[in-house]
Amino acid sequence: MESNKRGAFIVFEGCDRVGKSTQSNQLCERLKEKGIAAKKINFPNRSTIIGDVINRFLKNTQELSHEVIHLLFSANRWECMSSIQADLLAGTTIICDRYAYSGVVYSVAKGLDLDWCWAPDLGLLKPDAVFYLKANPDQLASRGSFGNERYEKLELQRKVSDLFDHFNEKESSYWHQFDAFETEQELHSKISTIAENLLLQVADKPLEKLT
Ligand code: 2DT
Ligand code: MG
Repeated sequence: MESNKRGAFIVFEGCDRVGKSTQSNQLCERLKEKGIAAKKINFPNRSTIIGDVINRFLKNTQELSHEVIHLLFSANRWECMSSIQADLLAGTTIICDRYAYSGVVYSVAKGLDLDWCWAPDLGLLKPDAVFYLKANPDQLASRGSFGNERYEKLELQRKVSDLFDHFNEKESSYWHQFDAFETEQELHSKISTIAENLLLQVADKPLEKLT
């Protein structure tokens, strides 16, 4: 019998170095081990032409105005939307490391207007859940020094962290906050439990859009 259950759209958000990549990869592997179709993606997707420009910007070899890079980050999501939608409708769960929330948060932290920043992402697919790994950026400094990418600076990360908190409060119906300083295993276990329940809850629900 053909199943028309859709996959879940799960996003990980948080400051740099909170463990998003580790946790999103582990969740994806766990689902696959259980025989659930799952795919891990991340934004920015540096493999596209737009992604290549973003990569050069982040590596400080390309200067772009706040507005231009903001719109490119959004366009980088739009260019992936049809393939994400096709996967979800075919029953594949998408685990996504960063999304439109990072888009807004980093640009607002640099001084752009929040409503202006949100506008280009309106109409993108809405995640079924956002897993927010929260940590105080000053404490994160204990994990060693930042890398060399453009946004890996403590002052900016403090603003980014406050803005993620703002989203977490405003979007509490589908955001789940976790303490990034719990052990990897504790986090993985909590996250998987929520994710596995979510898969059942959304399987028959239509996809929604960001508003
Ligand atoms: P990674 O370290 O996760 O590769 O991200 N960023 C990301 C934005 O400023 N806007 C966006 O829309 C997205 C998705 C966050 C690289 C940096 O890019 C920032 C960190
Ligand atoms: Mg990074």
